[in-house]
Amino acid sequence: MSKSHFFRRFASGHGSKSAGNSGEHEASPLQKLGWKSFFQQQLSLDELEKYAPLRVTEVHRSRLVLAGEEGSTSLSLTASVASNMPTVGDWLLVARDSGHFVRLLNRSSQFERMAAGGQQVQLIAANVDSVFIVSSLNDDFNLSRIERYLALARESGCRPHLILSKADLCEDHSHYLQMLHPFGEMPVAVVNSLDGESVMQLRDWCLPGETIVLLGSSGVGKSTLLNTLSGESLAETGDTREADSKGRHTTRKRSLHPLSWGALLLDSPGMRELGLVHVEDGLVQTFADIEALARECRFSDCQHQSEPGCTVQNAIAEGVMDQRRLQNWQKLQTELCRNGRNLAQKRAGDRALSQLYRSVQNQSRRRKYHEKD
Ligand SMILES: Nc1nc2c(ncn2[C@@H]2O[C@H](COP(=O)(O)OP(=O)(O)OP(=O)(O)O)[C@@H](O)[C@H]2O)c(=O)[nH]1
Ligand SMILES: [Mg+2]
Ligand SMILES: [Zn+2]
Repeated sequence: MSKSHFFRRFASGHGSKSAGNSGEHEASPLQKLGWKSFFQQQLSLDELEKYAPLRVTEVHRSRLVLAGEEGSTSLSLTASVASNMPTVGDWLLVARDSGHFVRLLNRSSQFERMAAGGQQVQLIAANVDSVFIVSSLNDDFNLSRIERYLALARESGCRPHLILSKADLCEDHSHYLQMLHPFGEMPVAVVNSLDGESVMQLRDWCLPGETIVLLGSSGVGKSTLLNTLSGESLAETGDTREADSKGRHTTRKRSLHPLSWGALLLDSPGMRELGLVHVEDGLVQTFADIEALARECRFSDCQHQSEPGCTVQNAIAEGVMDQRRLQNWQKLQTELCRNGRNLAQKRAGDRALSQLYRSVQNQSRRRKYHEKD
């Protein structure tokens, strides 16, 4: 993003239609980037004068793209910057005079997943307020995947919203909407992401200063939604395969886009695999109905299979609970345990390796000392 483009985008916010906030003060450029008192409180007055807060909008192999009051800039990913593991959405401080990195600010929320290979945690985004889980009304629609995204969103304390896209290509929306009853009060919108009028219904969920992450499989229309909501061609979009409606992984990198009225949309590549890690609370919240039933089972260690007095199985038999939902709950629990265990083993292995390394170094130092004698 060039500096002039950044300013043009902000300038276009002045006098543009607001998302129902008329009468409120115009947000400052920093507030339009998501700056809140939570971050401001982490700086002394002296630091506020000396350092500029900048938000990470893209992470590349050797540099970060940042946005701040003065526009857009980039920062080399030196060892000291990289050791903080900055991710898209992070706020960091840079000295106003030298441009040197000072520190990364504490995050209000963070999203992470188990990286492919199951040995490492990968940060997806930081300082997110709200999540748009995008699913198209076709073969991509998958309740178990929505539950997986929900666990992630709920763990980080973000507000989840479900966006059902490609409504223009679907003859019967109600068939899909009926399947959403386990999600209770979650806000749901049915949209044609190519149509500006249709996506206007999402403006009320894109509050000024709030950061929204778009999650969903490849081809569901995350980048299309970003383009239509912003009214600009900010992201490349791609075809989907006719046979199975799957996308072609058009978006390759996560990127944060400030919209003219002050909300920020974080576009992300459709992930093949969203391995869950550290989302125990999010899972409990996502499956609160089963958790409540399970507490009433006759045996406290009930596996909810064929045990007598199993209230979960009774609910399935009565048609008020879905067998699929039970299976997904159990699958995600197993996945969380396995990933947690793998990480703990890897950490223990790393610790043992560094202990071994230190003891070899000490022995060699002692040997050299005695040789001098
Ligand atoms: N008819 C219709 N087409 C849509 C809609 N939303 C997206 N598309 C089309 O679906 C295709 C994929 O859209 P993208 O926005 O690239 O999908 P994406 O989710 O960003 O995909 P990745 O970047 O690969 O993760 C494009 O051809 C879009 O024009 C919609 O609501 N209706
Ligand atoms: Mg995309
Ligand atoms: Zn049971």
